[in-house]
Amino acid sequence: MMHRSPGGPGLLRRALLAGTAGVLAAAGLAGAAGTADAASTLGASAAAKGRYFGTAVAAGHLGESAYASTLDTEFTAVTPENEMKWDAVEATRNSFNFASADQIVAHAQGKNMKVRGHTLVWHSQLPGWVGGLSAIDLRTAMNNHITQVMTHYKGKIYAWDVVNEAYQDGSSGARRSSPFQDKLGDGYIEEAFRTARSVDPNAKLCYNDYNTDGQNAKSNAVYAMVKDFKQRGVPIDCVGFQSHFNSASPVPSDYRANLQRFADLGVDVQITELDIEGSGSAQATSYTNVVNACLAVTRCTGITVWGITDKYSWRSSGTPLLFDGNYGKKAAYTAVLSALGGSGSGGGGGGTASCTAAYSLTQSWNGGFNGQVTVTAGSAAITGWTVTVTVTPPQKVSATWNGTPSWDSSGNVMTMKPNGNGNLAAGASTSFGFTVTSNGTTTAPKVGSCTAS
Ligand code: 9MR
Repeated sequence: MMHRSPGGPGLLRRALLAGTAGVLAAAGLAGAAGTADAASTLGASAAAKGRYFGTAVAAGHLGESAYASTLDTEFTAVTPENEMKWDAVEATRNSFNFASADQIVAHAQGKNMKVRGHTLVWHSQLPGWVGGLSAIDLRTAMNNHITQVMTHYKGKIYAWDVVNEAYQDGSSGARRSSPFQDKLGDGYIEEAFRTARSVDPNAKLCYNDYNTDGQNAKSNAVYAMVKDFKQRGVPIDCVGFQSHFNSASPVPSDYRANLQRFADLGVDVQITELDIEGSGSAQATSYTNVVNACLAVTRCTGITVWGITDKYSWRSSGTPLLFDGNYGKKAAYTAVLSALGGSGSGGGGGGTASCTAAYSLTQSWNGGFNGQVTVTAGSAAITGWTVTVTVTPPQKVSATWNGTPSWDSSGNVMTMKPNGNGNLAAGASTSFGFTVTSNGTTTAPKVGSCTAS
């Protein structure tokens, strides 16, 4: 058989089974969607996919009516942005102040939102007294901090970031220097997780970090730690991928694959602090790619953006969030909603269906090459696309992926249509690929124009 199609009865059956599971998951979660309207909000659309859609919240803004109403309408989970950090709750040793964090938790509980606890053990926002302790004392203080904070919120927290950002950036894969690392050594992370499990056995226990979103030295080091924990029975349930992106640190091309390899270790994965600097369709496309990556990984249980409105973002000038400073829905909002399968009117959409197709050579060898075509929707969301690829005889297309091909009688013109990747938000992209057997000719294939529906 010359043309290998990725379809077939096995795939169809798997798709049907997955569809059934999705419906069951949606039914189970419907009650948790707060005041969100069916599928016209981020939270409701995510719930229909069996996932939560959360945001970082600052207690100080809850009194602003547009802030609170956007939170309550769109989101099904919250993470206190700063209020549960060590310096906020235990500025003085063994004197705990939960007032601001309690405000957020009470608000969330009133709306049936999940709460992610952030964070118990972190080198930053750590009061000075912690760094001054001896090793023995520090160990006691760390375990006491975990115990007191988790006891206060027992039963109210869906998942805790037990340890945050314990690894260095760059190629070393080494642990980051901190009072915990420097005085207690590598074992402090394991100890923190064991203590956490003993305090609230029903909370999911996560390790959370940034620059671990793609496969690199840092994420490899975290991966090795999680694998070791799972093998030795150290309690860990989830890994958080912060996902702070900008032009210097874009959404990695292996984002989904990286989430999947962690999930394959037997932990949930969550996107915990998502924000993407930029604007317009470029920003919308990046957001779409992040949502699609999570949806493609069964154990990706939810997405949290790091704030509601650009005006309160920690990177405000980079306008990295889904709502502008006036709580207007950005193109990125529409893209996320559409990627989640929702529908609703918002900014950034409109126009008629259109798309573009761009070819690139991804690999070549003696005797053949792999090509990739990236399909990008225009200013409106599309539900399907068609692209032709013409090869030069005696070349033959010997394999394809991420598309459904058909051929003309000569076998030289391949018409590619989607294979589950036809729904694209405005400005969003997908790609399909193919292998060409050269038969002595290395001419690049000709890609025709893209037709959208
Ligand atoms: O958004 C938080 C900002 O308000 C604080 O000033 C800052 C202090 O470190 O922390 C920000 O949140 C961080 C999160 O807790 C951990 N990952 C990186 C986030 C952005 O800096």
